[in-house]
Amino acid sequence: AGARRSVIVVGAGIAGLSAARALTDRGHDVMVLEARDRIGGRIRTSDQWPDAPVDLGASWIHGVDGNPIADLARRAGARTIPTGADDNTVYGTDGHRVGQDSADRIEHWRNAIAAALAEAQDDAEDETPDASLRSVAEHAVNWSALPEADKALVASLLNDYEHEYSGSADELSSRYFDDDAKLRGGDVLFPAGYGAVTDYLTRGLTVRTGQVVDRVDWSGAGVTVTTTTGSFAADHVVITVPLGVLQSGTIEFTPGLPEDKSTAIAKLGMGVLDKCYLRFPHTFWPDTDWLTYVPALDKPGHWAQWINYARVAGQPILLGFNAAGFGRDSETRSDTDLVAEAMATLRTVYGPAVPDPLDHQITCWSSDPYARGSYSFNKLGSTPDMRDHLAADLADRIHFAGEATDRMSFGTVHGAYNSGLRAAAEITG
Ligand code: 6YU
Repeated sequence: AGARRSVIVVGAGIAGLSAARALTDRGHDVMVLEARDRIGGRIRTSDQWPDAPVDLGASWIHGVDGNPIADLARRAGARTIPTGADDNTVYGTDGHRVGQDSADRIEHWRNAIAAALAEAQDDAEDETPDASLRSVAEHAVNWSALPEADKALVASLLNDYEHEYSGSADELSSRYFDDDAKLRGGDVLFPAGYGAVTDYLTRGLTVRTGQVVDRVDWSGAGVTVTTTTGSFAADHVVITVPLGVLQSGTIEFTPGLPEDKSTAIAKLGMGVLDKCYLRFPHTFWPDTDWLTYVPALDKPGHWAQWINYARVAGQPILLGFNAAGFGRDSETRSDTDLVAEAMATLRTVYGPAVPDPLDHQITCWSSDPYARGSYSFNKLGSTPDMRDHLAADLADRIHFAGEATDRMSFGTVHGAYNSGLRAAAEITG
């Protein structure tokens, strides 16, 4: 500790920027290499609609109490507004608002599934094998005995889980379902975009964009990082590329990664959550935060969750989500096709007179070569220890950060941010 080190940080997402910020502020010689032509990674504010800067990646600060991102947002002067998951209007498959009776049954099943998941977590102590969210949930609600209409309501509950955790109900581990630590204080959104936070963090850092890293050589004394345009040597490297990029094997490590790290990379899950913003000539939906549609049983996940973005942007915009299997599938289809399908759902609910959207923005996080998914989840067959294996440094020279390395707050901006600070501390001692 104390000596000035040279450090290469791979990736200018929030994890890379937080590591680079901490190391630069402590006087180390830091260079960030970023594949894309922009900073921010999975935080990305679009400038397509100048009067409505919408977020294509992360939206919320999840829990403002004690959240370092809330502190950064304040320092960056970024405006935030509170949102709640409870302010939700739910529509049945027929397009009508669900009645109190259905709402009560949904609540009953939600509680039954939550209790079954809590029980599955306790099983970690014994020898019972882990099971998927779907099998535990279906058992908890006595699925096979349910009438079709009730099955659709339960499927839409599972769909909520898929949206939150981005993995499919068949792949989400029930035992390690909720190992993430939830912060209190409520969630907030950024009306002018999350990008203010990454812009603020980047001030004064050395970032080289357009540098796709394809090789990390740690066979000598230091580390040599090779990109498509050149080679860079340093005492340390901090790798912050997403889990999906590590899984794709596009970065070669010489010597290769140890077995526990390779296993962690292979077994942890990288999920999908895509967004679809539709901009209309005027609003035609009620003024609640969320609008939920219960899809037909044979169309699970289809256009089920919408945010009333007019509340955030002050413009007539809806934000729909596609997660897990449906998200991955939608990335193979054309925008025209997806918008038409979304509109069919919206017209089922709000009537045939609903106008076509003026414009749309649709994300493809899973096919993006520098993301290869939205965020990580605890997949059946993985254990939380694997996140520690993913995070562990190699020979005090190669350090790993990024949301997937944070055992408690994976899948979040603050988890990624904290992982960058952890990697910086490994270097400064
Ligand atoms: C959060 C949220 N959120 C939505 C969506 C996504 C994510 N998250 P990065 O990838 O940022 O950086 C790595 C860099 O490396 C990157 O710049 C690359 O370009 C670069 N790179 C890659 N390969 C390279 C190479 N070879 N060479 C060089 N560079 C290379 N988190 O806190 N709040 O709202 C959301 C959301 C669509 C995609 C999110 C959210 C996750 C975060 O975005 C993510 O963890 C961090 O940004 C990762 O940072 P990083 O630095 O680790 O990686 C009714 C009702 C019910 C309620 N339902 C709720 C449903 C909604 C649930 N959740 C929504 C979550 C959202 C919207």
